[in-house]
Amino acid sequence: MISERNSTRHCMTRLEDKINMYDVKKIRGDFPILKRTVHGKPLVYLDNAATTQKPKQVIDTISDYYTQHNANIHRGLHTLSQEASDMYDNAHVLLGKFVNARYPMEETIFIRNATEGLNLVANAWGRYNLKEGDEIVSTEMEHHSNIVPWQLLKEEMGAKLKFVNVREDGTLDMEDLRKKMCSRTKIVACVYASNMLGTINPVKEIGKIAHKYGALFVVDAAQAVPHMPVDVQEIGADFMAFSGHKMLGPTGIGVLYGKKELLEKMHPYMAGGDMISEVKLEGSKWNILPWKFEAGTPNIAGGIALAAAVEYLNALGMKNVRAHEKELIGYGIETLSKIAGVEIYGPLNTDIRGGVLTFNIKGIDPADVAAVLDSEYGIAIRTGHHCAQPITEKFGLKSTCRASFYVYNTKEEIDFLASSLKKVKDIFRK
Ligand code: 7TS
Repeated sequence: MISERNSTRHCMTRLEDKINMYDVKKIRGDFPILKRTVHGKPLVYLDNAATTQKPKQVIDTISDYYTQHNANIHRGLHTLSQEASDMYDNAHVLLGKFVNARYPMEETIFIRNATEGLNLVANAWGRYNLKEGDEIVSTEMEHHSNIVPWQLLKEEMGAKLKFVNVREDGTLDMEDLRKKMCSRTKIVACVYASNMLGTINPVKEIGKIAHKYGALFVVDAAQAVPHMPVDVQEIGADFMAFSGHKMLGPTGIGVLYGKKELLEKMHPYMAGGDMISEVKLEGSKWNILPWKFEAGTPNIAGGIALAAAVEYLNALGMKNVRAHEKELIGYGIETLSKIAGVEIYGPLNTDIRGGVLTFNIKGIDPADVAAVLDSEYGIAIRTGHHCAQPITEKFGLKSTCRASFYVYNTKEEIDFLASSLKKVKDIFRK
């Protein structure tokens, strides 16, 4: 479980005092963008599964870094380089601790986003460890970033790729998972929380099944780490990828957690500066973890700002974040299901559902719903297949509307979404 065990705790007292009892009003005050208007209406931002807004603590950290500390890291003996290196290194430790990595520094690789993390595993582990006829098991509810890298790997290695069935209620068919496993299964790649259905999968159980067959357990936690306490040791993840921009951090920075013993044995993914300990023209030796997997000048400001985002989340408390979102999704399901013609997708049980509310209004194109919500009411939602086309089509759909919540959203915003949807229905006479 994540607690306030991180080393920065004492620095956060002021922020903790401020937020204390999960005061949404105060939290909203930290997000400058929430004060702006859209088409003359106050912004109601409900597209958090795509990306979240940034608190001033994160924005200020970026500004402070470039104003006070900017330098390249791990190469300069001068003061700025040492300051930047310390800040960037400490960010790794903070992120590792945030997901309870056993070796917070060595097991935390900074990458661009969850997509890059999953591609890293497919390329740097998959291409060196799979043989023809080996099997990869994924699920029907994956984001494209946890499907396409495995399709490429399958083609290259002559492997088989199987997808676990998703039931009508939006949950994973665990019996089907068991049936699809065999002695040739080398990778089980599964989403922790679905960005389309909101389903929170029983990852601990899935990890146990994967390990029973000697397979690696790869977790796409892009929609989980930002929203609930996540513990890589408890769920038994061998690799776990997530994106900073979905958890109050900047774009262009994310994390791949990997078990130290696996990362040590692996080939590098990208090659160049900083990932080597020695280069001769005849060959090279690799740097220690995690730098072996961070070739070239990294996103230094991004890593440091992501640490500021994690400090912010730690101060809120991830249990409180989850409790807040659970209340919002419960309220959202209850409120929208009262509107005639609204169909909601995914599990209705909020114990196994994240803050993702996917729905359609009968007879109205989702793109029309979103356009009217934006232009008339200042409400931002997403429509389309949400980069999860297979599961969208499995439900017989081409596109859906999706309102997704985060730390700063309120029940009042859900009420406003509901009343605006009723007006959208009136406009289209449905
Ligand atoms: N996995 C899941 C479950 C996701 O929801 C996303 C992004 C990704 C992976 C990829 O993250 P990225 O940061 O590498 O792009 N999901 C969405 C979404 O639902 N709307 O926009 C992006």
